[in-house]
Order: sequence, then C-alpha cells, then structure tokens
Amino acid sequence: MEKKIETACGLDCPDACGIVAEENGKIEADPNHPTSTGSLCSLVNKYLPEEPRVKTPTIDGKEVTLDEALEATKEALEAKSKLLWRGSGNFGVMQEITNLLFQKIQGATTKGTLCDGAGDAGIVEGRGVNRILPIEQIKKSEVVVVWGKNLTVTASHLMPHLKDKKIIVIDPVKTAIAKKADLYLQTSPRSDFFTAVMLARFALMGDFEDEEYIEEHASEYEDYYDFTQEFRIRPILDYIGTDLKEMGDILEMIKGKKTVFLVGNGVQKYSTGNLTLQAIDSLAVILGKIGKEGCGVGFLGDSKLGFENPFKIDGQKVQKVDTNFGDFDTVLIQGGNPVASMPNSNRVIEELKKTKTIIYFGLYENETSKMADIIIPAKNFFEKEDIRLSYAHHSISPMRKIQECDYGIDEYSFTNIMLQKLGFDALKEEQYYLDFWFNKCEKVDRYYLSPAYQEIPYEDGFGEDGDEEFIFPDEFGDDFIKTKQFTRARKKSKKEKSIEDYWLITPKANKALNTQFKRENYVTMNSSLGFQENQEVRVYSSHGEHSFIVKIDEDMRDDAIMIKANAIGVNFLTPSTISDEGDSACYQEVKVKVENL
Ligand SMILES: Nc1nc2c(c(=O)[nH]1)N[C@H]1C(S)=C(S)[C@@H](COP(=O)(O)OP(=O)(O)OC[C@H]3O[C@@H](n4cnc5c(=O)[nH]c(N)nc54)[C@H](O)[C@@H]3O)O[C@H]1N2
Ligand SMILES: Nc1nc2c(c(=O)[nH]1)N[C@H]1C(S)=C(S)[C@@H](COP(=O)(O)OP(=O)(O)OC[C@H]3O[C@@H](n4cnc5c(=O)[nH]c(N)nc54)[C@H](O)[C@@H]3O)O[C@H]1N2
Ligand SMILES: [Mo]
Repeated sequence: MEKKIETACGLDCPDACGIVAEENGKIEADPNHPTSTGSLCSLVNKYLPEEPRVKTPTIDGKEVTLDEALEATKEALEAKSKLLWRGSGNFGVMQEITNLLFQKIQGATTKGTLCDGAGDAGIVEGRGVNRILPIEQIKKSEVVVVWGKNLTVTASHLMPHLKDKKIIVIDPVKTAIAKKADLYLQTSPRSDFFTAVMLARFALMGDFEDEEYIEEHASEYEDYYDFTQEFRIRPILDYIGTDLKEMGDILEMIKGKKTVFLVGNGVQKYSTGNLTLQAIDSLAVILGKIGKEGCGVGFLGDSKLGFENPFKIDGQKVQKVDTNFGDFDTVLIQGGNPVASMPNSNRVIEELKKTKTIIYFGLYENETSKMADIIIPAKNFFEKEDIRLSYAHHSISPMRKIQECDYGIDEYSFTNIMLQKLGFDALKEEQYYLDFWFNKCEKVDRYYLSPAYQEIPYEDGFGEDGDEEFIFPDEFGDDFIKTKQFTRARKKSKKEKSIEDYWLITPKANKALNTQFKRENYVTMNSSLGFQENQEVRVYSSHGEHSFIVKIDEDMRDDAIMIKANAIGVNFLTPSTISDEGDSACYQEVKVKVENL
C-alpha cells in the first residue's frame, strides 16, 4: 500500500481542511478533520490544479534564471526605501518569515487588513478578546442566525452541521442559505448596526433578555437600553426594510433556544463595521446567547491568539488599505494581487507606477505580475512545509510537502538566501520556526490544539482572563449615510424609488479564492433596474469605472447591484477609505451608477 501523507489546505478560507495525500499526489479530504466533512471543495480539487503557474523568473519581461532574479532582487533591496506588501494567498504561518528579512534591512511592512479588521476591532472593544467559536458549539445549537455570511460558498463545510436547525438569515441578497431559511430578512445594505440595536431594544422592552446573565456579565445594559432609545423606530425599520412583526418573529424564534450567530464579512465592509459587530455582540449578550453551551457569536477569529509569533517585528509600518507604494524605491509583493484586490485600483496603479522596482513573488500571472519588474515564482502549499492555523476552528495542522516543484522557491529559502546575499547571518533551520508554533500546542490525534482553545469561550466572563464585563457601544456617528431620515419620517415618492445610486455588494465567488482561479466580469442586478441580461454596461463611482456584463437575478434588491471579488475591474469602483477602527478596507462604502454602453 502506498504511504499517505497528511497535510492541510492553505487557501485563505475559514474551513482550513485536513487533506490526505497519496505519494503520487492524489488528494482527498481527511475524514477525521473537524470541518472537512469527507469532501474537499472544487477550489482545491479542480480549480487550483487547473490554474496555469508562473514558472519562469523574469527581469523586465525577459526570462532569466532564478539566481539572476534573486540577485536582481538583492540589488533592489539595497535601495534606500523598501516595502514588503504581503497578501493572503497562502494562509500558512511561514509566509511571514519574510518579515525577518525586512527587519534586518530596515524595510517597511504594512499594518491593517483588506479583510476583517473593522469587525475584529468591534469584537475586541466589546469582549476584550476575539475568540473563535468552536464548531462543537455550532453543532449543539438549535437556532443559527446567519448574518452577512454566504455560508454555502465561503465556509461550505459548516453546512452539514446546520441540518435540522432553525435558520434565520439576514442578508440583502437572497443567497442559497437564505432560500432554505425559516426566516429571511432581505435587509438594506449597511443597515446591520440598526438591526442589532433595534432587536436589542425590543428584547429589553419585551422581556426577552437574560436578566441573571446580564446582571453578572454586562451590568451596563440599562445605559445601553437608553442608547437604543435614541434611535427612532419607524424610520429606522423602514430604512432596514423590516417591520415590528419580523423583529418580533426573530426574538420569538430565538427565545429559550440555544442560538449561535454566524457573522460574515458582509456586515463590516464599511467604515462603521466595528460598531456593527459590537452591536451584534450586544444583542447576543442581552439575550444571554454567549458563553453558554450551544451559543456564541462566530466571526473571523484571531487564529494566532495564544501563540508567540516568531515573525512579529517592529519598524516602520504603512497602511495596507491605502498603501503609498510611490513612497518606496522597491516594493516586494508576496502572496497577493493588490492591483486587483486592493480597493481603488486607479490609485493603486498610479502609486505603483511611481515605484522604481516592483518584485512579484507569487504563483500566478495576474494584474500585479503584469506591472512587476522582477517576477519570482513561488511554491504552492503542496510543495513546502508549513503550519496551518484557522480563523474559525482550533485544529492546527502540519502542512507537508506532497509534491516536488523544480522551478519555484519557498519563503523560507527565499528569506535565507536574501539574508546571506545581503551580508546577514543565515536563518536557523526551518524546523526551528515550525516547532515554535507546534510547541505551544497540545497534540490531539493527528492534529494539534490551539493554545487559545476554550470549550465554551467567555463562559466565565469577558476580557483576556474572563474576569471582565462586556462593554456596550455608547456612541454612534456616521458620515456616510444621511441620518436625517432617522429623525423625520418620510415617505418614498415614486420618483425617489428610481434612484440611480445603487449600493455595491461585492462578496466572494464560488469558483475563485479572492482573485485566484476563475475570474469573471458580471454585474448582477434585479430586472427592475431596466437593463437586459448579457448587456454590457458601464458601472461607475466617484473613484473610477469599469464595464461589466449584466446578469439578471430577482434575488437582488432594487437598491443594490452585486459584483463579486473575482470580477475583473471591480475595485476600480471601491474607495480606499480606512475603517474608523481596525485599519480595515471598506469595499462597500460606496454608491455606484450603471449606464448603457
Ligand atoms: N469560495 C470562496 N470561499 C472563500 C473566499 C473566496 O474568495 N471564495 N474567500 C475567503 C475569505 S478571504 C474570506 S474573508 C471569507 C469571507 O466570507 P463571507 O464572510 O461569507 O464574506 P462575503 O462573501 O464577502 O459576504 C458575505 C455575505 O454578506 C452579504 N452582504 C453584503 N453586504 C451586506 C450588508 O450590508 N449586510 C448584511 N447583513 N449582509 C451583507 C453578501 O450578500 C454575502 O452573502 O471567505 C473565505 N472563503
Ligand atoms: N471587491 C472586493 N475586493 C476584495 C474583497 C472583496 O470581498 N471584494 N475581499 C478582500 C479580502 S477579504 C481579502 S482577504 C483580499 C485578498 O487579496 P489578496 O491577498 O491579494 O489575495 P488574492 O487576490 O487571492 O491573491 C493571492 C496571490 O497569492 C499568490 N500565492 C498563493 N499562494 C502563494 C504562496 O504560497 N506563496 C507566494 N509567494 N504566493 C502565493 C498567488 O499568486 C495569488 O495571485 O481581497 C480583498 N479584496
Ligand atoms: Mo479575507
């Protein structure tokens, strides 16, 4: 019998599945892994192996040897100012080893995130620390509130665990899970803070609160009740697109039931995303649905909690969201495609044009590799040793080499070679850095358990040590939407309904992992907007424009259009606004117009 090698998926996805590979490279899901329930998704089974790789190093478009490309990289890194911009193309921890190079050469790195920073900041504000909700608690729940998370696409391995549970979905798009839900709220985009505030208010008014629990863990709840009363009910429910009955139905469904809230990135791609997460947490706390069996709020957790990160460095940090690439002579882009994935593509391209040398260290040809002066082919996660943490569960998996690659270079070797070329000491053995992580974990069967694991997070209370109370939001400010409507009820006239400014919804796609794998160029919209299927349209915002092909879908609201994260050109429309808290991108803080071409 052939020997099996156990490894894990490195794609930036919460499931972080366990994989078993035969020596010939054939892979399947590890049946013993807590999330990968017997099957791998098509991204890793089909689209990844089909994707053509960058195999030849180049300098100014000319093919060179890897040594020549590395020598040119060394020279570029001797420039006065240099920046490392890393994406999340591979979620292994060893990606970060390049920090050690930038520490030595006194280069800049980035702070902030394109992903979940706003939500994370709100969670930390309320709970003190962002702990992952263990899958076992999701399994034990009776009601699941899926809030701005496209579960069937972005965390499909959770689906089998939701069987036989009552499902409530809150999402402006009628997603696949919304169609199966027992209760579905097709809310207005960017209204979730208000939804959570209103539900908390009605809960406290209608005796749905868990008094004993909040007295002990969130004693400021009466102040929060006062805060919720600052918001006018009628105009806000209109704005959300709901009514008192629906709000009551939600509370009735949750009452007395073990409930988890699975919250996705959709609710927080806005400048005020922190407040939204804090308000959703506040609702869960008031209902007593946190820190108990079968309960909790699951967002993207902090995968590195409890570890000491050997790759953590100080030094100059610039914002990841609106990076001024032009301030640097040399920019090393590793594991990312910022020209397409960062917001405000016009700005990104202008900035990168000002940079003297762009080095692209990645797997695939894309918008960023096209702008690069030096291209260094990387190895993928099947071709090197690494460790996989997850932002949605506590299994830490070794990622092992299951395939050879004779053209790319891994991040450890890249860093090691560069350090020595530049006259610094070599790195320690690769295993030393891997053990740094493993040594913090307890081994459980073939997996390791994260040091941050707690069976029921926040069971004793909040804060790092569980001895603090929950903190409610006490202020609300918003510069983006006009809050005038919340102080004066108004009726929509027919004319107002035909507004041209649409919300932009830009979620993940099923055949792509961000901009890796299948790309598309669709804009999805309701037929009432007056455009035709397959028609080419120009979509524009105050930041830029791009053309897209129309897809008609009656599951869309009439005040929003959808262009997915893998669509070519989507980020010409998005702003490089940084969230109020958490240094996060705000992809949906924008209104767009659509016109015939
Ligand atoms: N197949 C696939 N899986 C992926 C990825 C991928 O690219 N492809 N990417 C991975 C990554 S990097 C991440 S961060 C996760 C993210 O995964 P998710 O958290 O699911 O995030 P999104 O797909 O961005 O959006 C989720 C949902 O939010 C809804 N939404 C949009 N605006 C609003 C709003 O204002 N309010 C509410 N309530 N809902 C809203 C959208 O309609 C969508 O259904 O997925 C990971 N998994
Ligand atoms: N419009 C819109 N934009 C978005 C989002 C959205 O929902 N809508 N989502 C945002 C989110 S949540 C995220 S996380 C970001 C992601 O944005 P990025 O981090 O830029 O991720 P990708 O676009 O997937 O690019 C990853 C690249 O990493 C390279 N790569 C993969 N594995 C390896 C490896 O092992 N080593 C090296 N050196 N390179 C590797 C591949 O060449 C690939 O092109 O996008 C953000 N952008
Ligand atoms: Mo992400």
